[in-house]
Formats: sequence, structure tokens, C-alpha cells
Amino acid sequence: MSNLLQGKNIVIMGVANERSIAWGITKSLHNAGANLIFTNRQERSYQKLTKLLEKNEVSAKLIVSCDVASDESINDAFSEIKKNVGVIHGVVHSVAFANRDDLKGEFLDTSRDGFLLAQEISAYSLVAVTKAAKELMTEGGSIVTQTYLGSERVIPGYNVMGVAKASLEASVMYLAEDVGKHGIRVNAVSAGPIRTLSAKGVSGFNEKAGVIEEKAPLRRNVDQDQVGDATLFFMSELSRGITGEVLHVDSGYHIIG
Ligand code: NDP
Ligand code: N5H
Repeated sequence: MSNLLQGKNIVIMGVANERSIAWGITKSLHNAGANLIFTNRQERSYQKLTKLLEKNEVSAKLIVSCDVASDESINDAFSEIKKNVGVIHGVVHSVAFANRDDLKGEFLDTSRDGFLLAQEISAYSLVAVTKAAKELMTEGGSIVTQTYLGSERVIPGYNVMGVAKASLEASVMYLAEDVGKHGIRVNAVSAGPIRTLSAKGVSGFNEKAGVIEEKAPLRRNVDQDQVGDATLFFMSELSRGITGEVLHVDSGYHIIG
């Protein structure tokens, strides 16, 4: 327990279930005293979230539906948040999507539609969300997204999502410049492999997690709580001098050649 985020209103996007990285983040931000607002796309995620909140005795200020594929949905969600909560101080962006077919075989075979879909949901969404959130962040604040090493290196199978994460990380830099003058910071956490619903059913996950245990300096995989605490750092004043940054929470794997 700390009071690093006491009195801060923070929007969390992307809790699908108890394994979601966004749920690890929820626990860290809640323990730091934040008031939390959630957005979901699917009804199933809303049901899971309400049960999780109840079980963990976390009370949400508001839960709104938001499909980042639609500008209207994003604008409606943030209008609802403005109406009910007023000022916000942070946004956690923890959403991504690519067609399962594009997450195997060769990147070369990616279709135009598959490429654009991954970019739209996984990268452009941060731009649209930052624009909508900025209007409510009148006291400054922090925006944090989630990325993966496949943006910097070729990681077999990550394919179209690697290119989308490269776009996301470049967007972090350009957005950081635009909103910095309003006292808003934008950063990303680059997590190592974590078994979540998204990771399920895509081939290659076990192998990637195994390599971390073997080769990463810390010789162990990371978990949602470690990403949660790193995101808390970015959300809090402890990171007030940092923006446009990508912080690796991966047991140090990214330094190994
Ligand atoms: P989850 O499956 O738990 O979360 C993915 C979330 O994306 C879901 O809550 C889903 O919402 C949401 N989402 C997908 N499409 C949309 C949309 N159109 N509009 C709104 N929300 C949408 O997986 P993770 O926690 O693993 O993923 C969270 C983030 O972490 C992603 O950006 C991922 O790339 C990143 N990451 C994950 C790693 C891992 O190993 N797991 C490693 C590094 C980064 P819904 O369920 O309602 O559809
Ligand atoms: C190199 C790897 C292993 C290959 C894994 C690729 C993972 C890509 C992430 C995207 C987000 C997965 C995805 O879109 C899956 C969907 O096609 C199907 N799943 C769903 O629709 C579920 C129900 C919903 C909840 O999922 C979403 N996203 O909405 C990378 C791994 C070692 C690390 C990893 C898993 C990274 C990452 O970015 O998630």
C-alpha cells in the first residue's frame, strides 16, 4: 500500500480476465490509492471484470464500453467519463489485435486487410485515445501503453504484430512531443512473454517463454504484477522526468545478443 496515486482518476483499457496484463496493472494502481475507471470491448470481458472487482474488493468509479476500432465509440466513452468523473490523470492502454492467421507462417504473406487491422487496433488506437483523453487531462497526467520486443527484432510468429508495435512505439514518441506541453507524458512498457488470453492459441508462446528462463539475466519469466508495478511508476510522479520512453520489463532479456 502507498499513496502514490491518491486522488488520481485513471482509465484502464483492456481487462479481459484475471490473466490480463491490465488486471495486474489494476492491482498495482488500486494499491497506490487510484480511483479507477474501466473500458471493455466485449460483454464477456465486462462480466469477468465486474466479478474480479467484487472478489478483490476494488470499487470502480465507472465502467464504460469502448471499441477502439470506432472513433464514435472512443468519443462516447470519454464523454461518459467526463460527465461522470470530470478530470482524469492517466490512461492505461492495454489493447491489441491481429488475425490469428497472420500470427504464423511468413510475414510476407500478410494481407492488406490483416496489416491494416493490426495497425488500427494496436497502434492507431493509442493516437485516437490520447486525443480524446487529453481533453479530460486538464491537470496533466500520464498515458502508458504495452508493447513487445518483436517491434525491435524479428521474432518468428509475431509478424504483423511486430510491425504494429513498431508503429505503436513511434506513436509514443510523436504523441509525447505533442502533449508534453500540456503536462502529459506518454510511455510504453515492453513486457516479456506472459500467458494471457491473447497469447492463448497462438503458436510459439511456450518456446518464447522457455528461452527467457534459459537466457534472460534473471533466468525467470515476468508476470502481470511486475508489469503492474512498472506501469505504476510511469503513472506516478516518480517518473515525472520521463516521457517518450520504452521500458523493458523482461528479466533483462533484451540486452542479450
Ligand atoms: P488480453 O487478452 O488479456 O487483453 C487484450 C485486450 O485487448 C482485451 O481486453 C481485449 O478486449 C482488448 N481489445 C482487443 N480489440 C479491442 C478493440 N477493438 N477495442 C477495445 N479493446 C480491444 O491480453 P494481454 O493482457 O496479453 O494484452 C494486453 C497488451 O499487452 C496488448 O497490447 C499486448 O500486445 C501486450 N503485450 C502482451 C504480452 C504477453 O506476453 N501477453 C507481452 C508484451 C505485450 P475484449 O476482451 O473486450 O475484446
Ligand atoms: C512471438 C510471440 C508468440 C506469437 C503470439 C502473438 C501474439 C500476438 C498478440 C495479439 C494481440 C493476439 C491476438 O490478436 C489474438 C487474436 O487473434 C485471437 N484472440 C482473441 O480474440 C481473444 C479472445 C481476445 C481477448 O484477444 C484480443 N487480443 O482481443 C509473442 C509472445 C511471446 C508474446 C505476446 C503474447 C505478445 C503480445 O503482444 O501479446
